[in-house]
Amino acid sequence: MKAYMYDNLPGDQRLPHDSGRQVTAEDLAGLGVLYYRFPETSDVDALAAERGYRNRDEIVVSPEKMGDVYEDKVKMFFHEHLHEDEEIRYIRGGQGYFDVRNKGDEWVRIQLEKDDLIILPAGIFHRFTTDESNYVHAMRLFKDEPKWTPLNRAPELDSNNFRKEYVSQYLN
Ligand code: KMT
Ligand code: NI
Repeated sequence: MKAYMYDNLPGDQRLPHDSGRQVTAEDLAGLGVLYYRFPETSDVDALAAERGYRNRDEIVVSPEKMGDVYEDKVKMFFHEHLHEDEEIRYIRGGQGYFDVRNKGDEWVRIQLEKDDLIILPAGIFHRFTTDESNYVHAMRLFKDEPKWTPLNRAPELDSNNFRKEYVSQYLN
């Protein structure tokens, strides 16, 4: 895991966009974003049990796996959104970037690789992209039914209860 401020320069979303300003795991925790390095699947099992995550699936995001829809999917994942539940991703192979908004509403880019697990809290604005390798293999953890409906950023989300809870807990 490596985290840094996104440079906001034009160019493909899959480029590093590293401004050179580092962000620490502690900074991420201050936004409610938790990071773990889990070399063993049993570490993931323990975390899942502890948090009541009984279900999981795996997704490969790559042109080989997705064919023609790959570019559309990658653009979709990169739309700024939130969820009304945690988003937990465990990287099994390849790399990818999660971008999250910080307290100043700036993008923080989190580079994840194999064995990295991330928990994004409900209500945080974020987006995802593959990198230049165009390959990531991830495990997605969920409680009962997957609740992955993205709510795209819009002014009316200010009155969403999950957003309000996130803002009051982390951004004030
Ligand atoms: C998401 O919710 O953005 C994804 O599942 C992206 C692929 S998993 C790294
Ligand atoms: Ni998401």
